Amino acid sequence: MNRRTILMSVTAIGLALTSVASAQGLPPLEKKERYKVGFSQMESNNPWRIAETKSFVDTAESCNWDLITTDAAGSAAKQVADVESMIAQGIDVLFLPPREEKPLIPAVKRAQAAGIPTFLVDRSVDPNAAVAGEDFVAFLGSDFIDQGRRVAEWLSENFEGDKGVIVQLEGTTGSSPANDRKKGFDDAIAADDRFEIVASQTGDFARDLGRQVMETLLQAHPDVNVVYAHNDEMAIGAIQALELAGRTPGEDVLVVSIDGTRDALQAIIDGKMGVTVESSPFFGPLACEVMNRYADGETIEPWVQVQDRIFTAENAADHIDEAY
Ligand code: GYE
Repeated sequence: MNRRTILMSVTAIGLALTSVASAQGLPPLEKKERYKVGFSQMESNNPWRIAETKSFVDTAESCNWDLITTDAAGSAAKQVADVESMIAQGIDVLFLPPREEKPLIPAVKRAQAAGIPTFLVDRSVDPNAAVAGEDFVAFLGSDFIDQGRRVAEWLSENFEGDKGVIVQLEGTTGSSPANDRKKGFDDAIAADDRFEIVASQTGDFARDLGRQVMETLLQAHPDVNVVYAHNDEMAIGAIQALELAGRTPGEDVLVVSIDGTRDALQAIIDGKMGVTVESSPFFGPLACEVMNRYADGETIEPWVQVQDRIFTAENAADHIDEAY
C-alpha cells in the first residue's frame, strides 16, 4: 500500500463512520478529558429553576465540565438565541430545557446540524416536529401525564364533600408540563362525577400570576372549593389570593399541586395544602451519567424517565430539610 492508498482508505473509513452517525441521525460524542457543556436555562423566577441551574453548576467539577449557562428570562426567542450563541462558542454537548414545545425546535435542529449532541432536560418538544433518538439524543424528565393523574387520584380519595368545584391554574401555555399535567388530571378526574372543572387558565408557572389569576377567578366562581395548580409556585400564589378573600385554604378550599418545593411542603405541614406530587429539579448528576454513557457509545433510551414521590401531611415534615 502506498501513501496515497493509505490516505484514501483512511478517508473511506472516515466517510463510513460519518454515514453511520448520520444514518442514526445523531452526532457522536468523542471521549475527552473535559467537555465544554452548555446549559440553556429558560428563566430564573422560581425556586425550581434556581435549584435546577444550581444542580448543573454543582455537577460541573465532578463531571469535568467547563459549563456555560444562560438565562432566557422567560423568552423562547431569547432561548433560541442563547443556544445559537453557545453553538458559536463551540460547546461539545447541549442540555436544553425547552420553555415551550414548538418555538425551541429550531434550536434543537441547529445544534444537531452543528454536530452537537443535545439532551432535552425537564421539558420536551413537540414529538411531531423533533424526535428523540433522531433529532436529539434523549429527553430526561418526569412523566407529566402521570403526575396530573396522581393528583386527581389523591383528590378523588381525599376530598370529603359531595361536590368539588375545581379551578385549574395551568403552567406556561405551549409547554410540555402544562399540556400533559392538564391532560393527565382532566382525564382522571372525569372518572369521578362529583367533580367539575369550572375554569382552567394559565398562570405561567409563576407565583404572582397565579395569585392574580386566582383573584379574578374567585370573583367569577365564589363557590370554588378545589384548586389544582400545575406547580407549587402558582399554588402558593392561589393560597395568598384565597386568604386575602377571607377563605381558609385547607378547610374550605383544598389546594393540590406538583413539584415539592420547600414552601409547598411547609404549606402542607401548616394544613393549607393537601398534596404535591414531586417533580425533581436535580438533573445535574443524571445529565452527567447519561452524557458519559453516550460518550461510551451506548444507545440512550429516548426517554430517561425520572421517578417521582408524593408529599402529603404524612411525610412532608420528613422531607422539608432536603427541599429547595
Ligand atoms: O414544575 C415548574 C417549572 O418544567 C418540570 O417548570 C418543569 C416545571 C416545574 O417552572 O415549577
